[in-house]
Parts: sequence; C-alpha cells; structure tokens
Amino acid sequence: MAAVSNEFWNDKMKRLFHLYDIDRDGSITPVDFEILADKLSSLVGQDDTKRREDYATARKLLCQEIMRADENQDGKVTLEEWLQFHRRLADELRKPGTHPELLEQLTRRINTTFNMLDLNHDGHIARDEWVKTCQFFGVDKDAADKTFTTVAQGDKLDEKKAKTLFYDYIKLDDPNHISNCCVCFL
Ligand SMILES: [Ca+2]
Ligand SMILES: [Ca+2]
Repeated sequence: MAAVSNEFWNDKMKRLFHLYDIDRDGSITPVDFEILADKLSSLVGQDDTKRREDYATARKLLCQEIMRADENQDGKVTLEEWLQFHRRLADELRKPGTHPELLEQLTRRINTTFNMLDLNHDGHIARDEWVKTCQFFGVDKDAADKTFTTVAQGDKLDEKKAKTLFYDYIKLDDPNHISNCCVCFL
C-alpha cells in the first residue's frame, strides 16, 4: 500500500499541530498541555474538583503520548517531527498487522481524548459536549452542530464509533471521508 504523503493528509496533520501548539511558539511542549488542561477545566467549572483532577491526569497522559514525537529529545515537538511521527503511525495503521506497541500507544491517546470529550462520563458524546468542545477549539457553532448530525446517531455519538473516527482521522487521506470532521479532537 502506498505510503501516506498526500497534500490533504499533510494539511490535516498541520492543522492538528497548530491546534496543540496553544501558546503558538512554533513547537509543541508540555507547557501547551498545561494551558490546554487549564482552559478545558473551565468548561466544567471551578467547583467540579473531580473533573478537574480527571483533566490533570488526562493532560499528563496525553502529553506523554504526544511527546513521543520528540525524535531528538530536546523537549519540543517541531512540525517536522510531528509530521514524521504521524506519517509513521498512519503507515503502520494501514498495514494488516499494526505494530502492537504503536497501536497500544495510540489507543491510550484516543481513550484519553475520548474521556476528555465525554464531559459527564456516560460513555458517549452528546451533542452539547461535541459543540462545546468544537467551539472551545475555535470551530463555528453551526458548523459543529452540522458535523455532529453527520457523525452521530440522533443525539449521541457512542464510544466505539467516536474512536473509529479518531483512528480513521490519522490513517486516511481521502478528503471526502467522514472522519475529517474530527479535526479538533486528537
Ligand atoms: Ca507551543
Ligand atoms: Ca524535538
């Protein structure tokens, strides 16, 4: 199977990179995750101690998984390192027998992301959770609402379907695939 390299896929991964580079200094570092977790905590309110703790744990996990892309181990993930890392991941996902360790790492990352999205922890993403998070990442409310209608069954997006969308998002380079609406969630 052809290696992942097309322009559409590159642009998609670049968007994701800029989304995580929250302080916009041109690289992804643990600082970006601290800012992200702080901002996300505000979605559930200051009083919800349990959720704030959950976010802190999720932040650590997500940071750990994403900093794996720091090939030269200088504490920063550059755009080049980011693209290389995800290209390798996408290539692996396209093979029939994906490297078990890589798959496990990605699964950890996807589980963490899902838990961050599922704000009330009931095992599925509701429309308002989706829209709230999209808006948080700067997506227009109506656009977010429309996307949700496309991907969800009624007013729920279940865990299995959400996770499949996340995998496909990294793996696929087809501009028309439904998973491309997941830009904000990995
Ligand atoms: Ca940064
Ligand atoms: Ca680096």
